[in-house]
Amino acid sequence: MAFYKEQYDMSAANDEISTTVNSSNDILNRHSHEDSKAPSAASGVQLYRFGTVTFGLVALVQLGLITFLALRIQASQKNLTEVKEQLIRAIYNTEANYTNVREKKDDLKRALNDFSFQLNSLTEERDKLKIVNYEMETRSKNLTEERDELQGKLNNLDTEARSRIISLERDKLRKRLTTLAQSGWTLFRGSAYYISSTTKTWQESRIYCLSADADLMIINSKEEQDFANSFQIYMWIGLTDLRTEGTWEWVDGSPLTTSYWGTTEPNGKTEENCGDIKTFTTERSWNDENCSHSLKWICEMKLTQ
Ligand code: MAN
Ligand code: CA
Repeated sequence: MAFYKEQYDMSAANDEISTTVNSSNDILNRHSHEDSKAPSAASGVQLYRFGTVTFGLVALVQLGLITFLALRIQASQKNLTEVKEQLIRAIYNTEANYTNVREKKDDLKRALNDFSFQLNSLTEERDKLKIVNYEMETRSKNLTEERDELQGKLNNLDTEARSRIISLERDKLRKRLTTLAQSGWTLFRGSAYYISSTTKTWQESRIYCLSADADLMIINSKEEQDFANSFQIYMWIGLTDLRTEGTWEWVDGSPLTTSYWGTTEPNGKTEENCGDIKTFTTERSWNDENCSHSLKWICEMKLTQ
């Protein structure tokens, strides 16, 4: 725009010049026309002077115009240079912007590529996980079924085991009742007692009691001691130091707390390791005896816990 304006300004200036020159020529023409009527010598000098002055004026005007035009051209050139520089800067900026945009485009392309790659990987991973998930679900379902089946079997086993235990307990109770129904068994304070009519060693006597779901008698109280003495029979009871010499204990493994040893008993040391009731006329009726000795015995079956 500035450039066109400049051109316009310059053509206007040229018009101005040509107008000025034309008017000067007109004046010259007019004068030469007028002079042709004056006397020849004087008017020749005058004409010469006038011509010189006119020429000088015209020259001055032209010089002014040339200067003016030169200045305008200079200004235009300066303007043009500025415009050129602006254009160069604009081009440079555009190029820089273009480079920038291209770099950004490349960056975006790379990012897009990376993203596509990642998307592919993730898709693959997702598909694999879907398969794994499906397998896991199937396995879980199978395991649940298996567990339920086993639980069912276990429940059945539980029921079977329980019923077997109940049967065993019933059989045991029946056997006990059969035993107790036999002659020779006496009830006393929660237990049933049996006194043999024959004699055996301490071990054999014990085996007899065990086979009747009983054991050799254990004496835990003065009442029981008095009860045992009341039979007035020389007989084995469930007392022994076979496990540890000198440490007397009952056949159920409980230690001896209250004892009713006869005077000077126990005196058999390693020779007499089994206990019996011997001096039953006195409260302190116990004696240690050789276990191989053959004696009657007394069994006790506990009927309460
Ligand atoms: C026998 C055995 C012994 C007991 C004495 C008591 O020898 O019964 O165990 O100590 O008699 O005099
Ligand atoms: Ca003794």
